[in-house]
Amino acid sequence: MEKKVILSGIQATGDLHLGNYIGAMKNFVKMQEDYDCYYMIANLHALTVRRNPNELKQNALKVLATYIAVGIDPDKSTIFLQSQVHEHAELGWVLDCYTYMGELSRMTQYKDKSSKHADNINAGLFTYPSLMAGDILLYQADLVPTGEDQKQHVELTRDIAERFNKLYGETFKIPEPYIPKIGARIMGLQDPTSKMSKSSTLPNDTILLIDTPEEILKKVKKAVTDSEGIVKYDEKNKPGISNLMEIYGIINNKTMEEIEKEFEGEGYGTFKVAVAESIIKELDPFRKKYNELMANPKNLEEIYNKGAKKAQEVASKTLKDVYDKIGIIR
Ligand code: AQP
Repeated sequence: MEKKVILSGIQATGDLHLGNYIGAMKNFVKMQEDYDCYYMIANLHALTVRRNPNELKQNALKVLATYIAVGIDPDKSTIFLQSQVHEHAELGWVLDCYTYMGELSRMTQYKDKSSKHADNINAGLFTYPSLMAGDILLYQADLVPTGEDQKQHVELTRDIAERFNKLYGETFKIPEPYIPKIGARIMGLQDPTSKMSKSSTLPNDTILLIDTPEEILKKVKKAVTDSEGIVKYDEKNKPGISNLMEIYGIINNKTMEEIEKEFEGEGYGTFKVAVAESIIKELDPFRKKYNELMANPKNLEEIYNKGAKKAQEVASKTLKDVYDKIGIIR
């Protein structure tokens, strides 16, 4: 039986954080055993915000090294740079023409990012979801593992694919979002009402995967909680503690009830140290492997070139079918 296909990606916009790991990459690793996986480094998507060119290049390598260091095996999964497979930009443009302004203007990410970057509300920020639809549909993906924040974009991808199939006949597989039940939205440690994010400006808000054990302990100890002093899951009234419980639960495979029992009668101090130690232990093998990979850019180059070749074999077939159907001469 043919394996189901997975496509997902992470933007090349900086050092990755615990939210990216728990919400997305932990599933990427698990799924590579049973699925045909395509994991993209979304460097074209990163252009919606002004970037330093050298940093953008370096960030693409960082995401690649992170993928491998968290456990994605380039011999099992196809890891590639979005920019090396030109079919993404081409299908993205085609799908722009099958996506409505009204749909795009309802996207939460567009609203958030345009308020954060009010001086640069460019058209790419607005049409980002059509390019993302192209990314997914090129590979005829069955599932798209992401955090909660990307669910809306996957739903729009489904709408665009259904619209296209209706007009031209069966062309695209309709993908499903695959979102973890716990950990789909890890919140900032300083502002537990906003998602943990690469671009947070609050100090100690985001745990980076490359943080040292000392930095992790310091950030978790400083995490905003509440004055009740009881380790209890209550997302609405205790967002800080609930967020730390989710992190602890995912890493240690424990339910919220089990965690409440484990820390009954203990203060937040003890709990926070346990959370920090779990994160440190989980990320310990990552740091060493990541540093080794980053020290050998030639090896990374070989991996992404090989991945792009494999990805393009699949992507070019889909684009050919699309062009034939809509009347574009190749
Ligand atoms: N806080 C989060 N909790 C759970 N999952 C998360 N993801 C991102 N933040 C969290 C998931 O990680 C994957 C890659 O995200 P991305 O880099 O493509 O985009 P992003 O959501 O724009 O990441 P950031 O950190 O928020 O970057 P900035 O600050 O640049 O906007 C996705 O699957 C996402 O769901």
